[in-house]
Amino acid sequence: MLQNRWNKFYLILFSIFFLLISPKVKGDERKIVNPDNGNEYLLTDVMSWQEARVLAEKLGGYLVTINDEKENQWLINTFLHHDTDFVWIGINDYQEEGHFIWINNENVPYTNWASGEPNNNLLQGGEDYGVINGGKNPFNRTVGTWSDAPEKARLRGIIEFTIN
Ligand SMILES: [Ca+2]
Ligand SMILES: [Ca+2]
Repeated sequence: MLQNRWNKFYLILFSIFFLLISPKVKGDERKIVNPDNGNEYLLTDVMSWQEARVLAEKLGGYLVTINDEKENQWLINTFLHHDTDFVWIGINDYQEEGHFIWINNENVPYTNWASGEPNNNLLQGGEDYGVINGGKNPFNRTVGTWSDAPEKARLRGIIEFTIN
């Protein structure tokens, strides 16, 4: 009888413990499914593009590859809020200046660069890392267009997980 009570006590204690830690160990709950392609997406905290790339790999995904206008629009609707300036995406030319590729090596003909971008702005020390422009970007780029941004920038990023 006493044994039983202790078992219950520990069961409750462990339940509370796991309830408390579960949101931290499971990033899964923040993933959002894109119904158009079935893939899952996650918005990271603020960090460098390379840090976001490493995090994406660790989680089994990659910094988002934007395959077409429909996916671009879905990302705008889902991740770009009224106070967003820029968010990291997977396009980059850090390995070879001027040669932009997607980080997962997907070969994608679609692009949506903002007018005058990418410009590798040398005043910023060069720019090799892709962003999608939100409504609060200081250059008045059209929301959803892309720009290249410098290594020193610290932004949220979008991670994509291929499902199937
Ligand atoms: Ca994609
Ligand atoms: Ca560049």
